[in-house]
Amino acid sequence: MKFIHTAKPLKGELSVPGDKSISHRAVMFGSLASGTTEITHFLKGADCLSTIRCFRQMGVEIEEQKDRILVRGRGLHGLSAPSSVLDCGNSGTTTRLISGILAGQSFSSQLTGDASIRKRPMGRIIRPLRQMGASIESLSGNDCAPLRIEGQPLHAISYDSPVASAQVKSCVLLAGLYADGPTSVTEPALSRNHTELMLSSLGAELTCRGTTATINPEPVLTGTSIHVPGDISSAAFFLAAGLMVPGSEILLKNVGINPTRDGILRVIRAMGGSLEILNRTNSGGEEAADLLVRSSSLHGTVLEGELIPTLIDEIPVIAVLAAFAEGTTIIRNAEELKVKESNRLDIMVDGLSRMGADIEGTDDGMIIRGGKSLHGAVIDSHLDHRIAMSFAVAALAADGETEILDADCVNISYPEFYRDLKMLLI
Ligand code: SPQ
Repeated sequence: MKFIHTAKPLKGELSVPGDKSISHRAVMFGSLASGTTEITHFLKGADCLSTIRCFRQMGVEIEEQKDRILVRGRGLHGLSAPSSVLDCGNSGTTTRLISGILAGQSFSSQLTGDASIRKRPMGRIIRPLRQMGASIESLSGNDCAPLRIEGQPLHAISYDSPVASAQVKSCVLLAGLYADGPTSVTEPALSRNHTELMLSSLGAELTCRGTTATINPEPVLTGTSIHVPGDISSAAFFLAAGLMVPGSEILLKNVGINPTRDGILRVIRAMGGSLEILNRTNSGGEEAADLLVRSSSLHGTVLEGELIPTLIDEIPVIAVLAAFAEGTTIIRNAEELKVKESNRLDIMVDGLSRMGADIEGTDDGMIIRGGKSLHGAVIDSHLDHRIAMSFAVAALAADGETEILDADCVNISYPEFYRDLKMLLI
């Protein structure tokens, strides 16, 4: 548990940890490449460590040094059968992406994870993988993990995904590496494209047109150096804190601003927040920049449609910003939040109501009538890292003390979160 109080202004500079989505993919794709992949600014959070453990279990040598990770790739067909069940921990990304890879191997495997993972929907990957001829089964018969996968030769498909999900898209594209022709995935709106960018930079033949990505099978992937930018989903908590706590000014260094992930920046501007984007760079197709925020008076906005996949993990902290803004914020088309590490819609509505906000849940989002003064409360994180950090930020601008239960779950994506927060408060 953690106690957080009303904050003095937050001031200073911060480098947030490496991007979680990119860190996972660097280990996975580096394992399938030939030669060594060197990863710098890798996120050593629990989720990415689960990915490392799974690939080690399949014979990949992965060296963790102080400032870098070295993945000695084994090539597309070089993985070996794991001697025991692969444990994906709390990580949806590990579970869904690895399933696409395992479907095309010449061995059988089983995957599982923690209580949250064993409730998250896997039917969304089971269905397209079966269309490709994969043998994949939910062992509890509820379309959730544990999963058993008997690897075999796969057929190419053109898949129309019903959800804008980078995990579904990536799973199918990875299975497509082992298919008998080009495999396509079309999404209703574009989700994060780190898989497409990184596989291309390792040598895969991949084309992207609109919301369709197509991959050719059996590429020769070659190991490379990958510098992981700071995670915009982690930066989001400090962007919000800097905007909300009067007198604050925070410079966040080298944050990934890939246009498929930068929705929060657009929302901050739409809410009237002071945000400067400085020193833009590009590495392996991934854009990054320094972000400077100053405390601002914010007003309500509308989040919906194609914007939603570009900020899906930031919606909890955007709800916090909306509670402190003047006027009404409406969030629509965000039903995916119900099937994350927790039901993030219900939990944000419940927690912000406890703190005194005027907030109402809807079928696919929420309506927040901002501008009420919030007070401290006891908040159950439900072991969801983004919930714990969102309420830690809300607590900074609320009156009195907030107690966050199971606050250590931030280890999933941001082990040093409370240390970094403390540093900016001094
Ligand atoms: O990996 P996991 O547990 O699914 O993590 C989350 C998060 O908040 O950290 C979601 F709960 O991020 C997902 C994100 O929501 C990471 C991700 C990826 O790396 O491909 C894609 C998004 O999920 P989805 O279902 O929209 O593809």
